[in-house]
Amino acid sequence: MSKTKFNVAVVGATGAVGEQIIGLLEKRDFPIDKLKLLSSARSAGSVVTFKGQEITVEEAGPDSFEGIDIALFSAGGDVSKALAPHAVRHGAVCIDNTNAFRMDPNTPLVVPEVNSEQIAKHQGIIANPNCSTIQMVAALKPLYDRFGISRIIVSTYQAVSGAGSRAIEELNRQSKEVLESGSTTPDILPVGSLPVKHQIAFNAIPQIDKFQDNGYTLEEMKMVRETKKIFGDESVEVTATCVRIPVVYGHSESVYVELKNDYELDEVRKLLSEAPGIVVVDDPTTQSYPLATEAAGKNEVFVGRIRRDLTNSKGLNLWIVSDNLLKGAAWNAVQIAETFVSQA
Ligand code: L14
Repeated sequence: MSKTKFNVAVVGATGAVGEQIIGLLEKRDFPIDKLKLLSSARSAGSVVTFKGQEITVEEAGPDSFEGIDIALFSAGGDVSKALAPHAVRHGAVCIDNTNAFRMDPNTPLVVPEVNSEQIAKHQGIIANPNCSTIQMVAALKPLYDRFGISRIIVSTYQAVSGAGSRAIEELNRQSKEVLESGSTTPDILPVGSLPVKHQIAFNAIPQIDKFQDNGYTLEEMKMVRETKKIFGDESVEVTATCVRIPVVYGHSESVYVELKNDYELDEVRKLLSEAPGIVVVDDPTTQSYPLATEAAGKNEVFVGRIRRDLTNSKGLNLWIVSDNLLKGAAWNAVQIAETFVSQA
């Protein structure tokens, strides 16, 4: 593809991630010829301003992709499964934000700081990993390269925006109702399509996505499988507990990592502060550490609370925070697109 400008489609243009993708395409001055905005029938007809031009959102269908070079999907796994093959048939490269193709052996699963070389191997679809996985592997990459990683134990504190705009409204509504009347009726979380709902306001819900037969949730298993695939190393052992908390933007993670080799804390700090896309915020004397409120709206991954395990000299604790809609979704996808066009 010896083009300098590209016809780009955003599928799920009115969703929480789609809106961020459009904002980033504008902010990054992505080399766009034509921008096509697609959605479900429900949101079709709404108007979005892009670089001063009004674009009407159209209903996505199998024939929406004629002439499209790059299609960014974030309208849920079912939409990706149904429409991405049609986009590929029309010659587009799909960057898919859903879980639909991540573990497909023919689909690269990419975090540009970690494995951008995989992009060139695509067969039409490049998968964007799960938000919690992206920020964790981006931060661990320099440590993986220098010391090796044998084991990761991670607990997440995930924002409601990962579950979409309706989950944000749900947290706001519930918070208000609990403060005003002392009670509320849950409607969406933990999983919209399941019958049992739990209150998220003033609560912590240890379920993100559906339960699997092994007792883990799908979100937890995504972190296990995707981490191995992105590092290209099945020997990395991962165990995860994923928890939803009443935060709107920004996932936080307590990450315990067991390195293969001995390390010095100073070198860990230096490697992390020099790594692309990583910002170290770590100073107990000034009570400085990454916070979701500070990470919100930023593309970087923030790392702090860096400290050695008291009994295992190869063990290391980290606190990793990033905006789940940006590095966790829209920014990682646009970054893949930028890397793709620079290689094209
Ligand atoms: O797998 O509800 O891309 O916060 C990540 C966020 C699934 C939903 C994914 C959430 C999504 C999840």
